[in-house]
Amino acid sequence: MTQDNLRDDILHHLKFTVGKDPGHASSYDWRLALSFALRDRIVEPWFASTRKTWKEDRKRVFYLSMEFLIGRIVEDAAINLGLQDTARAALAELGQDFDALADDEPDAALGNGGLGRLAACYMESMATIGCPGYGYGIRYEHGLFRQRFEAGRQVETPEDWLTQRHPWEFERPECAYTIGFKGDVHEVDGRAVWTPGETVIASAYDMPVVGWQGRWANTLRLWGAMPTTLFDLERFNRGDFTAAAEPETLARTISRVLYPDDTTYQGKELRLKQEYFMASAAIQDILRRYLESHEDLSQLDEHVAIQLNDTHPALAGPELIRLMVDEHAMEFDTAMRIAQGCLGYTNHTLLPEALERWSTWLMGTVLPRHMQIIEMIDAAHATAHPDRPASVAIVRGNEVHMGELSFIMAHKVNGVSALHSGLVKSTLFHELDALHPGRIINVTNGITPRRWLRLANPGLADLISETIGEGWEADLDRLKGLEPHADDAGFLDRFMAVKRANKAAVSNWVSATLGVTVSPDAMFDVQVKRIHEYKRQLMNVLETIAQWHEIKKNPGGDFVPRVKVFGGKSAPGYAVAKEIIHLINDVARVVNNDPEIGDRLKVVYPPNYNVSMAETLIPAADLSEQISTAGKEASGTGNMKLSLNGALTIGTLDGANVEIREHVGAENFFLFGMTAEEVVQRRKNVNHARMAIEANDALRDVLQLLAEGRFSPEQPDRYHGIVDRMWHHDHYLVASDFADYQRAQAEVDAAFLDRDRWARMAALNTARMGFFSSDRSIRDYMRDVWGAESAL
Ligand code: F58
Repeated sequence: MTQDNLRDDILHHLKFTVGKDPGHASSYDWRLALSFALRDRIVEPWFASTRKTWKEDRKRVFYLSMEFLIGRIVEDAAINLGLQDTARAALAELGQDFDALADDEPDAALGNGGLGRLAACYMESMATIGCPGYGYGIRYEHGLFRQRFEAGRQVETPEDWLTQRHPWEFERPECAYTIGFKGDVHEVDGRAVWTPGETVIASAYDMPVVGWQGRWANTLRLWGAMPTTLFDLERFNRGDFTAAAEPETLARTISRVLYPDDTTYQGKELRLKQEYFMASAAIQDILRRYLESHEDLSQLDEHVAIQLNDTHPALAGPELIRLMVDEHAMEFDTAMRIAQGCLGYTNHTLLPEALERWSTWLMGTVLPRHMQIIEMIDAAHATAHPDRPASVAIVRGNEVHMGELSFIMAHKVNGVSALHSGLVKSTLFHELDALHPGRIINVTNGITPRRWLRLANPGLADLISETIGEGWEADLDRLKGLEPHADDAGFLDRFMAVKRANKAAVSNWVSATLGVTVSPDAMFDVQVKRIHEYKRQLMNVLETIAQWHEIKKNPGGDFVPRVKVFGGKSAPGYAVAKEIIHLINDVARVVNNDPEIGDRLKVVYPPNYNVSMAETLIPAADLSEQISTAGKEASGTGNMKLSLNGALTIGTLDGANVEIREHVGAENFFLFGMTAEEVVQRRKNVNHARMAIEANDALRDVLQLLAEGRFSPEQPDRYHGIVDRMWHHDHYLVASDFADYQRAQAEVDAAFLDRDRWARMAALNTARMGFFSSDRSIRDYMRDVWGAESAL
């Protein structure tokens, strides 16, 4: 596709799709025109992919997820189409700057964190590999909230990406399904008939997802909720306009906003409705599609694989059974066997507070027929396993346990890293594993190298291509070819020059947006992720205070200059996480304004961390903080992005850190902390925190400074809660791991001083991260879970 064609198409769309004259077009208009021109070029491969899948009657994969954390789309699409340079040149001819337009795009933030971003990486990898697939999710009008800091405190404001036109979607009003809630179930001629008391319409919006080099494209189908009756005409005629609009308001609430809670589960009715809304629309769509080319549903499992991204879409199981039994007159046992053949379930957490449970009362009220079916599934499982322990029942203690439901309904259950899958087997689903040996497997998470290296770090991507040739983006194991160059001083210089340039760009941005000056020669020490106690941002900030205190005690001393970079949001109702955010901001204020400290220590915490900010910060990182309490972080994926971009990890043996360390080499990884087993043992000692604090002068001093209000002079008792919890309720063992963390940080300093050694270690990280491409993860799923093959 030539530059002239693209330029003409951009102009055409500006005029006829956007309706603007080039002389009066804003950058928003130009971006829309560019998006439409790029989208045009996806449509052909998209149609061709769909046709091929149909013609060859391929097995299709349906990835069900309540979250798709996509980020920006324009540049990603341009890169995968191989049109980035062409677009840049075409726009330049039109007096427009590609990067500025791309930068102006709002993130599609339809997810909270790792789970949602994983779904987005997997969609891109399925398209790259040519795995015939569809993503199903919700078209939230408001994605994850925007974060601001007011006097250091997190303040949330609604996100409103859809107030702008969304040029990547195709609205499909003809593709709509009725979704029922509530009502009651009667028996008619021995068959159950559910008469819902409320209904809404799920209406489809399709986004094409194009893979690397535009060879294949799949569909991400997001559902928007619509009312079945637009408004109540009778009330309208009576002049009661607000009440007349009620049905519409009620229905639209379902796809209005993403739940911003990233770990604690709350049994809210609206959330249950959202989950069923998505699951039902997806299953109805899957069956409609299948029956277009097959006689009946008896062989569904040979042609359809349905993956549950955690338990949030788990009602897809009972819904599938309901439709097969109630609408297609299938025997329950047959329906169960077919559903199991289709379904796979991925677990993303062991944290008990995150495991979904619904009260049987709520489930029975909102979904009366599904409650019956869930009881049938449970009873059938009990009959098939007469000696099953009571603890594996789906319905127990007046609650429906979605983990057990998902496990029992799936033919494969997987964890997301080797360590996590082992723990899923030995703890969470220990008894179910004994009843169903071989069902639990591991699929270690991955990240797409197109977005997380080619797009985010073009300097490094170009250096890699010059060094080992083109094409590594779709065959990331080829990065191994960089290994011999880790002993080549010339290569390492260029590698570090790229890092230096990325850091300089971040310094400029930090200075412009936060008014803090940071030296690009300092070590950029980065912890970016959702704020949670188990991720232990608190340990990092306490260590920061200890470092500040060290410099204060020894102002003439030599210290390796560091910039501590934090990024991340707290769930709005998570008070402890919000205190940690406040503390980081308070520490930043004190440290950054302390003339005695200078460039030796800075703390920056840019607000509203999101996918786009990750793309900026990650390529500039020297050090990656992956410091969760062992056994708590299921995998992590930021850890992979950072290491791939040449940051060294300081980390615990948790989640995928274990495998990252195995791949990059123990000598290129700063390990510290207790293992998952040691954590369990240590907690048995009720005095673990006090003992650790009393044995560590630096930590005691830090807690003393906090208690005195050294970082909150306007409110000296502000951090008494944190100090008290450190001494008495240190559930995540910050105190017990602190000394070893400090020891590892000192090793990091020493390594950073040896520039050549550091450069070599960083380059070897990049060279050895090929395994963590999400293409590998998707191939694992295709082989071990889905039984699907590439159509390319
Ligand atoms: C994350 N989970 C894990 N949940 O914490 C992380 O270790 C893993 O790498 C990632 O999944 C991908 O496997 C996560 O992000 C959520 O955000 C949920 C959103 C909805 C409510 C419950 C948590």
